[in-house]
Amino acid sequence: MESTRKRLITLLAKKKDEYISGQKLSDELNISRAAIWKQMKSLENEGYQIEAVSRKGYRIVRFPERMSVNTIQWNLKTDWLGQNMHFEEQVDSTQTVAHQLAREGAEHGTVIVADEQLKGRGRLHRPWHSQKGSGIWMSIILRPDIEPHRAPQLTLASAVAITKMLKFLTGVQPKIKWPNDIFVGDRKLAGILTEMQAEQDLIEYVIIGIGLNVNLDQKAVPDDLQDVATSIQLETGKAWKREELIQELLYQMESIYELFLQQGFSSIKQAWEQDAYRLGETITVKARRKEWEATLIGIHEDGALIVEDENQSKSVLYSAEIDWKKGE
Ligand code: BT5
Repeated sequence: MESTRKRLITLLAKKKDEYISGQKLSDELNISRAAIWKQMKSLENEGYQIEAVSRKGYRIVRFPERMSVNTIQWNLKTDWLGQNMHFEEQVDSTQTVAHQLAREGAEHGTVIVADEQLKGRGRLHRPWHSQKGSGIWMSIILRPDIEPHRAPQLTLASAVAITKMLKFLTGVQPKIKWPNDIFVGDRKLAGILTEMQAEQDLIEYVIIGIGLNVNLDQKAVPDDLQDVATSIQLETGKAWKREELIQELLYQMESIYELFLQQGFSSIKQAWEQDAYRLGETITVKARRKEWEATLIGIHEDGALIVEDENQSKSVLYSAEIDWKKGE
């Protein structure tokens, strides 16, 4: 059973600029008006700023600094994505939590956010550095009615959502490196890890993991990532409120996901290519135990990578790593 305090915050946090009357709160929570007032005082002691206006009621003006489901959902404009949300101060990996919740039947659109990950991971079990309070470490549970071979397209769709959010809110100029990285200049700002549970032709669930460096300063970047990683703070010279970024990211994700389901991946291809990294340039491709130089042509209607070698022979690749020489 949720505590009265938690239910009170949830009620107050539902709509950003709307007041909720004392009477309504007292009816919903089944406590007296005096008890409501006492609860408000205790919230204020914890760092909430609450405005009380006669004949209108109460509203939260400011949340405490600490992130929580309430602070993230406060101004969340989505219809379904993130309306069911879990927040953890510290986890091994939000992916692991998401798998567990999905197996237990968590609904489509459930979002898990953590302040810190002890064992954040990338593809092929590579580590993902997820320091406390410094980034968005988030997993999204989706239950799309698509064929399993299309799941990687969701990685590309998520990359487009991330770039849209970044351009819209932060002014950072992100580039998408196929298939799952967001770069600024030659440094990685974000990575996406898409995992799936499927049986034959049926997807049970997909988990989209997003790691995005927000308030990491140069000192906080670990030694092995000094030349590799960047953060929004490093790019813009100021700290950012993670909640605002998550709210916009989920909003963008929801609309791109709906477009993807209704019109297919081809509707997202153009947005993807618009921000693609190194399009038309020479890159190194590593695939099928081979490594070769090629020109990055773009992506296929189904999201596969298209490269062209020096003999003008094109390859369509579903699984590969691309790279380029430093300084080029
Ligand atoms: C990725 O893998 O880029 C996917 C990362 C997904 C992380 C999210 S966080 C929420 C959710 N929970 C998880 O446990 N994971 C997901 P990959 O393409 O394999 O890149 C991994 C490589 O990125 C590492 O080998 C490092 O070189 C580099 N790296 C590690 N941490 C980084 C960071 N914070 N910023 C930039 N680069 C990093």
